[in-house]
Amino acid sequence: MERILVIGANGQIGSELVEALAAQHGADNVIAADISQSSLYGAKVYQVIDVLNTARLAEVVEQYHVTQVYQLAALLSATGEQAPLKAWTLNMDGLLNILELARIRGAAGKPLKVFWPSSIAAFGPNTPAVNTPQYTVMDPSTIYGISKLAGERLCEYYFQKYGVDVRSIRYPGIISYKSPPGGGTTDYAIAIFHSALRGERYECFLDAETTLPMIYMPDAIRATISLMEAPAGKLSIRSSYNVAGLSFNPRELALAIKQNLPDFDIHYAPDSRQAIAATWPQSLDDSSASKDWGWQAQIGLEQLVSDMLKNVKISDGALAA
Ligand code: AKB
Repeated sequence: MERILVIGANGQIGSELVEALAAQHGADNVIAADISQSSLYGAKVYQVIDVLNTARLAEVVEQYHVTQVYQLAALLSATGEQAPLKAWTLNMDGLLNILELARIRGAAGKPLKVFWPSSIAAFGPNTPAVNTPQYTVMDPSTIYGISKLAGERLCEYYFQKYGVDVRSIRYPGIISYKSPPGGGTTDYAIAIFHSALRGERYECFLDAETTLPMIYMPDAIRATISLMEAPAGKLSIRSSYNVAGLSFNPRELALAIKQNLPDFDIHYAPDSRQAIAATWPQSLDDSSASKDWGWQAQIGLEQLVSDMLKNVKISDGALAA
């Protein structure tokens, strides 16, 4: 029986992952954890954890006999640029603390399987932008991207040197409606739905032709759980897998929304996030993920748009442009 700890459970991915894992393993076997005092999404088991507190981490893992950890606590690309040292400390030490705990527990005969998210932000301006290969130039220019690239190398290192069973995905921008995104460059693709449903004109912080890799949350959750369930012997990559969903730019997304809401209007006012997006891939080659663990995206733009328009709650006012 698996006992699964999700750190960052109140965040965009964590909130949905806890629900999916609870449906699969039973709510009692999924321990949601975050830095705030309570679960924002009604997790049955909840613990307050600051991932930088190693003693607390070890205590909860021991208390619940945890066998898998998803370490999702991080500062994203846009907020990371506002506080680079904080982003570096949280993103790197958070991962290192989990890897060290997995190493120590593994040596004591209590293995801990680890999931850690990397990102398309690990690529940079000299990376081939179209159909970006799994192995290529990686020269990230944000603190977030630098932490993701360094984190990928740490994952590989802990696997090679200590046999830690760590698995990772380079997430594209994730689009979802359950919880607000947390300060990324791809957030426009969520905020746009909130404006559209409020009947407001959307002021987009990226320019119209900025194509980025994106993925709808149900595909992202399926990818994550499939990778964690794949037999270890099938995995040829212990840094992080490219995983593609779909690719589009703001103009194409606005057009797809307009097909459902003909009065929707968009205006472009690129800000500092445009410079970040310009260094990221437009599309990804995810053939290694397909070959190793059968990854195949299922959700395209039309389905994503109609599902978002059905499910986004506009009353919360949680999203700014
Ligand atoms: C961000 O925009 O920072 C994130 C990401 C692509 O990792 N959504």
